[in-house]
Amino acid sequence: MDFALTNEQREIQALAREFAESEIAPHAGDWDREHRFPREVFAKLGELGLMGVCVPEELAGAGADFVSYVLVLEELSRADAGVGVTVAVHTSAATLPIVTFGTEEQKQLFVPPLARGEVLGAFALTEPGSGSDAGSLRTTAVREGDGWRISGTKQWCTNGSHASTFVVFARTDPGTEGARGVSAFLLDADHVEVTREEEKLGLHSSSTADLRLDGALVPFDRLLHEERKGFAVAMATLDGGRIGIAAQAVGIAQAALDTASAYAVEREQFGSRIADFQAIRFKLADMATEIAAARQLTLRAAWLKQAGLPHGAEGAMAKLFASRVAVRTSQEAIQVLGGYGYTREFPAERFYRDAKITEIYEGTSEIQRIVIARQLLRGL
Ligand code: COS
Repeated sequence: MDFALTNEQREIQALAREFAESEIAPHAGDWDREHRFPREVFAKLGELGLMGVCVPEELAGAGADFVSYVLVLEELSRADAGVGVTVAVHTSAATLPIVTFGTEEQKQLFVPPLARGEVLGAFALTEPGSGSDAGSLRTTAVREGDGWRISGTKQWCTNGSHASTFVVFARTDPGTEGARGVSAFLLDADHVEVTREEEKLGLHSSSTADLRLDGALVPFDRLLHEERKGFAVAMATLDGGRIGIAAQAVGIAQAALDTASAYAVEREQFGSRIADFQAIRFKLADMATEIAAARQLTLRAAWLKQAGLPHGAEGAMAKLFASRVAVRTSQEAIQVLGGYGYTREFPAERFYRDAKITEIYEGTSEIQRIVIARQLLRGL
């Protein structure tokens, strides 16, 4: 067993950290307050190869492994979790399913502009009436002439207002209830109408939109993978995507610990640094220990995925644990900062608001437990 990162993984991690510290972190507070989507950042990330870290070089990606990608997500999220989720959804949820399930023509057409960061990708699964029960979705795709006519509404689509390529799930077999009648499609921005930009508790530098598909007509070659195999595409995509969200959670938690530690060595009360009080030291030690555990679970799941081994339950464990750690750590960071932690003067409250969503999106913590328990009890 070797826990060391390879030279390439360390170099990519350093590149992402340097960019995040110089180009993202100094602005994250303003973007949060102004609810600003920093579109220009993703073009720069594209130039550095960080919008397609684990996409093969022949499709214009950086050709690095999934572990490197997860390291990048942690660094970006440590600076700004909204930037982190934008890159995570763009890569794991929009680009990788095309790399994995697309035809050669689909890969050549859609992946290079995504991998270079020239355009953004989005993933449209959730609907107003279909969240955790993803298989109950009601958007329809009906054969018509040379293609499919797609109608329905999608909700909470990350990157929805800025994406050019959408992986959309629709029911092609209205006679079949549940997951079996679902297929996946590749749509362009002009097939999709953005009906609302969501107002959220946190992640204010990311975009979350509601969409309407108003009878969009797409040719047959926009079907991704086989007809009625869309649910498997969605689930396999989420298996990998959840590892990315775990990395995002680790990044938020690390940022919270960094802020708490820096404050604890500056702030003096009762004649000494509060970092010298055991009450504070123990908090910092617990935070650091939990983050290390969350990071190892995340890297293990990423390594399994890279090795082509089963990683669904391991990714779910990583997300379940890391998201809890992000919430707990950011809460404790506020406590270390006391009254200052509750103000906008320090970023601890932003970390706390950003952390909460990691327990909800790409499958709630309850769904992660379902995935883990199913694997645990399989065959018993
Ligand atoms: N990889 C590939 N295929 C999978 C899979 C996976 N990880 N998980 C399930 N499938 C396949 C199953 O094999 C089954 O196929 P067959 O009917 O051919 O056997 C099909 O998908 C249906 O699976 P299942 O019966 O397990 O589906 P359920 O409706 O019980 O749903 C959960 C399972 C709850 C795990 C799923 O709906 C889920 O993940 N929900 C959360 C959705 C989510 O994360 N939403 C957030 C969106 S991003 S904001």
